[in-house]
Amino acid sequence: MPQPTGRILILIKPDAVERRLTGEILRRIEAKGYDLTALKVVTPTPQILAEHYAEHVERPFYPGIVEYMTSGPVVAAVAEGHRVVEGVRSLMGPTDPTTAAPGTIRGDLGRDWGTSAIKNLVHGSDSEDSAAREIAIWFPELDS
Ligand code: RTP
Ligand code: MG
Repeated sequence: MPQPTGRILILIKPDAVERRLTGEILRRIEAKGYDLTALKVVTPTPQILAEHYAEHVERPFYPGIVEYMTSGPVVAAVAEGHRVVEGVRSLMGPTDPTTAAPGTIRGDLGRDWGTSAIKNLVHGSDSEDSAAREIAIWFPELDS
């Protein structure tokens, strides 16, 4: 019987790409058993970020997010698998790498020493609804 499956949009952020952590982060996601079903390198524009981070556009740290996320290319990916949103959020650890537990991507690899936006290597959609919305933004060429 086929397993129920979910999808998540992952962004490997500019600090991670610059530090050549793309392979390590994708390795951890695959090692937990998820399938990568879409993958590309893209340099975010302010326009795509305003869509992606619509909930944060009015926040005081938003200009810092734009500066951070336009500082270089990101790797955008779609991963699929059983309860993948919960699983990848757990793999990532909490927003601030300073307090993220060892064993998580942000806890093991994060190097955020007090910049204007929290540099935390990776983004993962926080719900199935967010995943559908974000996949449409970053992969408009996909059907669903
Ligand atoms: P993400 O959306 O990137 O997966 O991360 P998240 O859910 O853990 O964090 P969220 O609250 O959605 O914030 C989005 C991103 O904005 C940056 N941020 N900086 N300076 C600050 O106080 C601050 N707060 C958030 C981080 O890069 C965060 O991932
Ligand atoms: Mg978020």
